[in-house]
Amino acid sequence: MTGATRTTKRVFSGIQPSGGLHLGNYIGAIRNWVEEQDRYENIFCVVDQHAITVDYDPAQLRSHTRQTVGLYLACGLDPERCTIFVQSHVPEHTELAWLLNCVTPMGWLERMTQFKEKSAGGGERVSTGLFTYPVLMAADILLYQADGVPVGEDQKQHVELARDIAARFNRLFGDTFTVPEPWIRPVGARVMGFDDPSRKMSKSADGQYHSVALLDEPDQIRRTIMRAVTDSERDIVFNPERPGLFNLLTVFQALSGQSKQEIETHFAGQGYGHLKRELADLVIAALEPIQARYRDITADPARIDQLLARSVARLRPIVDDTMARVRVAMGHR
Ligand code: ATP
Ligand code: LTN
Repeated sequence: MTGATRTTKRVFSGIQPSGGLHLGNYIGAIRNWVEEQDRYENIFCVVDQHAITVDYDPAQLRSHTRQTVGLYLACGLDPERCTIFVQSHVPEHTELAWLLNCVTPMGWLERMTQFKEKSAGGGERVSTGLFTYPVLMAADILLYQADGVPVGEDQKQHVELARDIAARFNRLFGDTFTVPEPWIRPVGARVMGFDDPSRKMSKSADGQYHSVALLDEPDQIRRTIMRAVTDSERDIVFNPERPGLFNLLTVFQALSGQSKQEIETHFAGQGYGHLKRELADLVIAALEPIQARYRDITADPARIDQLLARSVARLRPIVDDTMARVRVAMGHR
């Protein structure tokens, strides 16, 4: 069944287990999935095959994959309302990626800004997988005939590419895929590094004070936020031209739910130290229940294994239906 004939929209999104999840992943992605889980049919993936496109350690990948599943649950995704699974447990993702590789012009991939950034200066360490990464991502989305893909700003170009690939496939081989849309929230779609507000907060960036990880201890969270790079001005206002301050205020806005106006009034006449202390308290309070649930969930490792096995079984009919149609459309059956 494609999107045109469904009454409830289907959502698909994913996160790479390339390190510990951080506040950007939470505010830009997971929190929005949790808030809207009642409205849609939800499929959330831990994309472990995307995480091997750059240098990595297999033992760490294994442990980050489980940690990411645990954090999805701890952040509030409910396995009754969401299907949570690991990409490599469904081999059709890579099968479909190959087929889509053959309908994707190379020029489309050469334009991807994430590839340009991640490959710069990498020489022979730049794998072919890093180049075709967006095609695997398109396969993830199109395999499930997703209507909406809730992501942070940095993934907009990749979701648009998935749209273009779906449309091209449908034109060449007949109507097969739902053409998906990126869903990006106006606030918090691009959280910046606390140590350098010109860089997106990222799992793979170095620097002790770059990000706040969801599992960081309160002391570490406070240290990172207190050291956050700002500027030498004084007044506390939302001004994108003061990126360090703007980032702190954006995180405050996302976690407090207050309006820009309320926040500016609240901090009127106060200094950066005061803002940072209140922000640290807010972040610690937001993460505390997540960390407590995470400890609880991971106390029983079998629970995650059972959930993952059940998810694969639940997804099977959708996967089989899409792949049967693709194989016929492309002439393999
Ligand atoms: P890596 O550093 O390994 O590339 P990442 O930290 O950029 O990882 P992803 O796994 O690529 O994280 O992203 C998962 C989700 O989180 C995506 O929807 C992405 O748009 C969102 N996201 C990632 N970083 C941020 C950020 N700094 N601000 C807002 N959203 C973000
Ligand atoms: N490329 C994404 C992760 C990702 C994804 C997806 C997101 C892989 N497949 C499908 C949404 C839908 C990233 O955040 N780096």
